[in-house]
Amino acid sequence: MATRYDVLMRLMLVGDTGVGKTCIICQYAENQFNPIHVTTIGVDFKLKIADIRGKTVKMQIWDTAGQERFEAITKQFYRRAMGVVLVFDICSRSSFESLAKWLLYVKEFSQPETKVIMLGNQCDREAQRQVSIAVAQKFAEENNLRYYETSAKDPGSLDKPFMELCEEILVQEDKASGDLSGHLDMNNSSRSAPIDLSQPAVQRQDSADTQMEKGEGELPARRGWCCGYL
Ligand SMILES: Nc1nc2c(ncn2[C@@H]2O[C@H](COP(=O)(O)OP(=O)(O)O)[C@@H](O)[C@H]2O)c(=O)[nH]1
Ligand SMILES: [Mg+2]
Repeated sequence: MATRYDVLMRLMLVGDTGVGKTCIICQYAENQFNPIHVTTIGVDFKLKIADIRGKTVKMQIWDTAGQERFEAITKQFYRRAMGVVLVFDICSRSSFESLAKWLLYVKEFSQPETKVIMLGNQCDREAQRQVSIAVAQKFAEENNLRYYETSAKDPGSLDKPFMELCEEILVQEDKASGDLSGHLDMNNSSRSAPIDLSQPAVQRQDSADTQMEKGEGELPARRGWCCGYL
């Protein structure tokens, strides 16, 4: 039976390859951990439903490839994301150093109101840690980001960051709801601009579009909500 929802949120995970983006999404959305690293091709997504601030929120969580050869594809998704999750591996100094680059992409390609958080993943591997909490937190503070340490093996570590990110987006949308000139008018927003799907490596985004357009599976309980899929 179709699951009704009030709000659809497009969230996007970015970060170097191998930091655990795919595992985080699989664990959060499907309670599964895959110990084998399979390179993500282009962009994939999973869905997760949660009750937040009295609303049924459907998260469409985009999983991006961290490799440079896919950057032209992933860059197309930033402007439609309402929240971006920057991920590094606490056991990889270089993945932490790459965050500056990923943040630059967010600033360059996403909407100014897009909310961003930062995850230090693989915190179950404390013995191999290369980035201290203090160093990570300093970077987060300097860039006005909330910082969380997570393990894709531990579902309990993933709820808080996703819930707080969605809450932040909802609070912003609630504030904007009195201002019709805000990005509530998603039909006129560049977030609703079509993505160039001519790139063959984009996986399943078009099937997501088709699924949503057909209304298969899950339907918005209240049409016209600003976060709805377009
Ligand atoms: N121990 C541990 N391994 C992880 C964690 N997250 C991911 N991995 C492993 O790291 C590798 C890369 O994970 P993956 O999600 O494919 O990385 P992605 O390239 O960022 O999507 C895989 O072998 C995972 O099993 C974690 O939190 N803890
Ligand atoms: Mg991946």
